[in-house]
Amino acid sequence: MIEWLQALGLPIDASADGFAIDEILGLVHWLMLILFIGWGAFFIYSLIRFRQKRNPVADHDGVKSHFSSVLELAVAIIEMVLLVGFAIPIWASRVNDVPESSEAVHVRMVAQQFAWNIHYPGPDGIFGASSLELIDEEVNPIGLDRSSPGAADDIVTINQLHIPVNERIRIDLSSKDVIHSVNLPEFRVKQDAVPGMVIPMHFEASMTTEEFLETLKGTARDTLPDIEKGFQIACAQLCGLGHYRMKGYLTVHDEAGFQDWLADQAEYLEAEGDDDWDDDDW
Ligand SMILES: [Cu+2]
Repeated sequence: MIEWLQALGLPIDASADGFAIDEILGLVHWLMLILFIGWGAFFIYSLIRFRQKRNPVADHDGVKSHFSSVLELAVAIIEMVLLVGFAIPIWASRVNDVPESSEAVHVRMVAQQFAWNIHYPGPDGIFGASSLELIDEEVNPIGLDRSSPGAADDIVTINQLHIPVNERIRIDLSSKDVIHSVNLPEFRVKQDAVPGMVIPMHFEASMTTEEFLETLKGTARDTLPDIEKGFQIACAQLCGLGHYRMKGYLTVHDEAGFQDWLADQAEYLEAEGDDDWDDDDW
């Protein structure tokens, strides 16, 4: 059922739970096809049955059969079953069941016009505090307070999200200015970043960036701009003039690769201090 959706242009599913979303997409498409054929046939029947030649004078009594009401009721019931039986349970299990910090790789993502700031708690697993007063667009876009508990080893990147494969990932999403929306199409994840709110989202990658690029070889998607950089993070909410360039990259490593990347970042932090943000090594 899912292959034909991909043939219609749905991106590869590189996540552990994306198949549930794809199943819903498939069901909705089949239902819409049935509705299209059903109502289309009814429309053509009506054009013939009520043509002017056969009905020169308007009939003020109208239709007496209740067939169309029954049909509409049936469609409404099918839609309710889809919503209550499928969409809401998937929402409840997939979206609301947010993993704790201890069960997931926990990252904070702060959207702004026009970039994604990504904040890792570092080896101690504690996010340092951040404050509005400390925000400096050049060197400290999230206003991280390096003197607060747990902050010294925190890693902050711009437009670069790195995660391990086959592990739950939890992202706490917020925004500094307007409403943005983080879109990870290959993971079937999309979430608005709303100023004043911290919204948790979670997923699990089932494919590394390397495997993803391997799968794309020879397909039409392989020719997309910047595709060699791997999974892209797109802003899915028109957020201002620079919306089009609010693009980030998501790199999925194997476990060892992820640990190496963390070690590199820690080393970089040690060597450069936090005056030089790691936004130029990509
Ligand atoms: Cu945006």
